[in-house]
Amino acid sequence: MSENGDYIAIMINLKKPNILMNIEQNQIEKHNDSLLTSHQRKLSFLKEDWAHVDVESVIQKLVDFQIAIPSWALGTGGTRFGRFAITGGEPRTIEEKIEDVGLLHALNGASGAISLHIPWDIPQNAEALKTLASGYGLKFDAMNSNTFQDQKGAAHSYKFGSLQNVNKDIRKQAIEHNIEVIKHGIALGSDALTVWLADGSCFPGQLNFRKAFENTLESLQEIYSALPEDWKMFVEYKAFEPNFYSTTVGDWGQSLLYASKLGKKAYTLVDLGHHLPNANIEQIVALLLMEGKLGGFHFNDSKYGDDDLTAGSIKPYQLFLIFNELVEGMDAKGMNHAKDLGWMIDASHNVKDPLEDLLQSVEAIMIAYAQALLVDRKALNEAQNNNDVAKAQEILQHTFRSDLRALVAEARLRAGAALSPIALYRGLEVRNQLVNHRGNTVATGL
Ligand code: LRH
Ligand code: MN
Repeated sequence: MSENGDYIAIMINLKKPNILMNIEQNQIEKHNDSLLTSHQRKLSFLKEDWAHVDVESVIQKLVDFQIAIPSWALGTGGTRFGRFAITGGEPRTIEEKIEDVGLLHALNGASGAISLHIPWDIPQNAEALKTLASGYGLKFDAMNSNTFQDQKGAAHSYKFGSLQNVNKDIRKQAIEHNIEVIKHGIALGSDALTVWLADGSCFPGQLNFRKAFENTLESLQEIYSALPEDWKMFVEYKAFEPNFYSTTVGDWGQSLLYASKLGKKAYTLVDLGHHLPNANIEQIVALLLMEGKLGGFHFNDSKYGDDDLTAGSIKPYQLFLIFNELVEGMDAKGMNHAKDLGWMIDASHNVKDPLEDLLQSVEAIMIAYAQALLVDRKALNEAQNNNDVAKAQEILQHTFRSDLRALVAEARLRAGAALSPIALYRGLEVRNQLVNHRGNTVATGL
């Protein structure tokens, strides 16, 4: 029982038999009631400031916008120097990972999908998992294969790469794994496969770059041919780590080359942390979108390398500029913002409660999207056509510097979620309840 005597429902929930842990609607309403007056005041000011814009359509777009949560980011991650578990209550099974994403979705109404990583999350009973997930209003997002770790009992090692490997049998093992992952995804109702390859080299001379590319392409083509008609393949690029001299899918150009040669179901995937320092990611996004080869995102933030920090925690202006290009580019192609690209977080939590960290990432992404939706595009195009550089910056920064949090909160309210997700998460002492229920557990995954 939390301080204010509230329970989060832990016992078997008769209304939702498969649901073990849930935040009840009446708890959310009680929370919202306590914040409603100040929220409505902020929202009315905002509507006044933006009376020249169709704020209602912006709020509806925010309600429709769903961000998938990675199953491997629900526990405390670590680095090679150490892993410092939080107080416990971390999910041990896929079922508990679905529960955790269900809790996030109940709190913010914007985390309506979970993305599984195989073999960290091999589904034993896909139908039961689909029922459990739909009970929380969740669907299964892109599936992730893993040929960057050797599995116990595996015939071959990926030490020198998987799809690039000079040894055909090792490439075959990796191809079969990806096809296995597609089968799991089909059973769960997913419709996309994300392939991130750690493949590359650590020293000059170690690898023939052309052969590595050709082996990787040939292998991806075999995986591509196993995709159902309505599926997508996301080719995720990364500049370095765990290889530190070359990476075989090392940047957006290489990923675009693979995706273009593979076919219309193949796209590039942009993980914000996978770029060399100071890369202009918003320009990369604009061009991939223009080419119709942008598949989706792994949102996070970083100061140095693939730090996998909370989205918007280090470079919020960059996140806004990326969404500015996304809204401009998607509208130019008449794309559906919520459905036509893959929106996902990929982060790792070393010092924060994973669920609080994920709530903060979703909030930062929703705010960046709201800001991009409110950019005065007509005025911006005019300023660009007049080479009025100062005016163009004024237009962008006016929106970036506007406090749009009440818009994002209103979208949550209309989705039946909490006005202040972290306040309710703490108010209900959800972490303590999870610890009471699960014990000092540590999650599987990264
Ligand atoms: C690689 C990566 C990839 C995942 C892994 C967990 O750095 O971003 O998307 O498979 O993290
Ligand atoms: Mn990633």
